[in-house]
Amino acid sequence: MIPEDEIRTLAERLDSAQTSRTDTPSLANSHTIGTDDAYAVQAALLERRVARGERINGVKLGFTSKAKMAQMGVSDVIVGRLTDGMRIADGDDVDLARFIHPKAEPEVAYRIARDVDLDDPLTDIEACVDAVAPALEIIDSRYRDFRFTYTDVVADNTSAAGYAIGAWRPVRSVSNRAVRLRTPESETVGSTAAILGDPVHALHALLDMCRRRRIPLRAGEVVLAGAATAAAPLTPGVTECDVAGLGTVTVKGVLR
Ligand code: OOG
Ligand code: MG
Repeated sequence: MIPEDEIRTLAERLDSAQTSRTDTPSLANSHTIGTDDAYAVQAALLERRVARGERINGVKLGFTSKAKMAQMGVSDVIVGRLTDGMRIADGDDVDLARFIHPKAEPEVAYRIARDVDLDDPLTDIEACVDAVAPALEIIDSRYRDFRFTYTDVVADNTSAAGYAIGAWRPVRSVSNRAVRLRTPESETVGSTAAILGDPVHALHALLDMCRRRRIPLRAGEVVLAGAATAAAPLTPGVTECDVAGLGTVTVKGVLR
């Protein structure tokens, strides 16, 4: 394990990359970081955000689809945290100057209705969620050119930068739904089947990751199940995610 003070230094480096919107080189250039170290950096990074007044209000999975794994050259699921500072209301403007090189991902979100007992082997994670919605995630790697190793991206809170959620509906199956990501420049079509075969499988993967990483899952929190397609650059204008039978969510990129 990397010593605690070095964990804090790396967290500070990623945190200031985000707050100053300046990219930083891969941590792997200068450090040998294991997965436990990377999650420790992520936790220290979140502590800094919370100390500034942000509140953790959700979790996200990454690399739950082959398209994303192929796009980024990694091959295992990752987990990160969402805060209220990242939330964008459906349809709202989002100031692109907040980011370094933002991209949009079409996702499915679940809402956690009751605190999840990570230590009970019988916990039924599907019974802990009560609503499902279309979602857009904005990712903004703090690394130069969006290039990173597996441990880099874990340390960087899985590139989390923003998210918008469409109208919640009572939870139901969303397997095999067409998913469309439309930006002013591109349109990408995929399926919820790309998310571990079915987004509900992402809930099980999440429980497993949260048990291993001791990440609490609390009532009211949001879960992003992971992108159904590769990410597209977030540019000025309207970006939309549509999930067939579930609805649409949009954000409007603006340059202030
Ligand atoms: C990491 C985040 C991946 C997803 O939905 O797969 C992710 C990245 O690609 O920068 O959020
Ligand atoms: Mg994502």
